[in-house]
Amino acid sequence: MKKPAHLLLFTFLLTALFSCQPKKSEETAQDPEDHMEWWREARFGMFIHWGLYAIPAGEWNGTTNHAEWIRTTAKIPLEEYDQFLDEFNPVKFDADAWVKMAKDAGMKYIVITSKHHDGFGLFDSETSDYDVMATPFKRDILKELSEACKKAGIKLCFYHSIMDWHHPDYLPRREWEQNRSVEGAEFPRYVDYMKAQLKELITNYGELGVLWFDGEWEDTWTHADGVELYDYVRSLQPNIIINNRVDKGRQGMAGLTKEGDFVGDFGTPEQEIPAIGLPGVDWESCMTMNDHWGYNSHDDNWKSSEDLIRKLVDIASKGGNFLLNIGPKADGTFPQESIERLADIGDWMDVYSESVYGTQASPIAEVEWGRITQKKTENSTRIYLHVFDWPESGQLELEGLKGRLTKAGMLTNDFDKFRVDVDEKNQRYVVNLPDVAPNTIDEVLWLDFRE
Ligand code: H79
Repeated sequence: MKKPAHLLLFTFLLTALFSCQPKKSEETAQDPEDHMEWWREARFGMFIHWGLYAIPAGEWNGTTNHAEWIRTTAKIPLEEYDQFLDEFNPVKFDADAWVKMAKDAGMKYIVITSKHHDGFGLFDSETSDYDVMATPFKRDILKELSEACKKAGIKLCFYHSIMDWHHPDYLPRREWEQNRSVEGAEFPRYVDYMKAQLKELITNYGELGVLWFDGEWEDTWTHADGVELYDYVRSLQPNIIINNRVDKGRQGMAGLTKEGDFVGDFGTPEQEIPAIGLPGVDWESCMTMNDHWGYNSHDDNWKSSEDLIRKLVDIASKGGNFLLNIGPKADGTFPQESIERLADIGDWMDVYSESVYGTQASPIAEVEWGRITQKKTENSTRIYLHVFDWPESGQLELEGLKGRLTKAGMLTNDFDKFRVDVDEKNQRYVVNLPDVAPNTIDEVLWLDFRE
């Protein structure tokens, strides 16, 4: 069929593409005024859930569905749980090796449990005897990680639970705990203890990226407490980022912050990806690779590497960050399945990371063949087309992209050309693809538009 006169034909040769490689995201200018800037640029981080609960590895009296919640889900009396202190000796722990695995996967920050709900600290705290110094290991894990992160240029961040099943002043007790008296317990004293721990964490481990609170939902924790704690933490490190679980504003597991006067710098969807992003709202989906956060030796329901890579891209296409969890074993190593998935993600990121770092949500509605991210420079916008399902027609049809198309390319160099048919007047573009996808998980093409 004859093409209408306004339908121009653009052919882009690979040689031309090399001369217009995009600026690497690390080089893009950062606004020092905005404390969220590095976090938005990063898009991808590692969550680490590690503590005494790695020792039972999810199993208690024949039941195997536990993890970091084991003291509560298996109803373990405190004195019995505390015996894990004598067993915690992760002799294979190597902070540099952990940080390298995160970095090689393309992650820019690590959020590790300084203290989970069980109350056990992975660091040397003056305020408590319930920490790593009371174990045979006697090494400040967070100190070693902070040094490894500093060397590698990774931002270190702490997950710190507000709920605490160990401290005598924390209230309420679990409803099944018959023997732990509440007599003399004073919640404000617990809050002082938590603040003293946070001061140690913010003072002794170099500049932190994020404080990631959790366990804020019990009635003893109030909106006023949240606002106070937010201000306190920011007073200790003004540019620190704090999640919305410091306050009472999160909407269930969907995690975005309710309308109202709530503090917190970003929303925290847990084990889910919001159907659509929210323009102007920062959020981060945290997710496990299998079905548990802490190590569970029985859980083999691992997500595939393909699934994880596409989740990262899906989240970026909606304007969020991805915080992907590892539950290390009691010996200090990552589960082999996690190591393999991190390596696969890293292989993909080696080629395609610029379509993730520093990108924003897609400017157009979801497309059936994949996802779209975009990156804005001064007067142009680069649109990244993430092709999950290589179309049988060989064509991607795009509508509603604004501006004038000036350049196009592919992030692999396996193919020497593709073609974009442009109907600029109607803002309609047809990308004619090579026959075979260079990468079947997610091949990425880009289109540059000038205003
Ligand atoms: O650390 C991991 C889990 O141990 C922790 N968050 C991740 C990052 C976690 N704690 N609790 N849960 C997960 C599930 C708790 C869900 C509920 Fe609620 C708490 C249901 C009711 C109270 C919070 C408030 C979520 C919905 C309403």
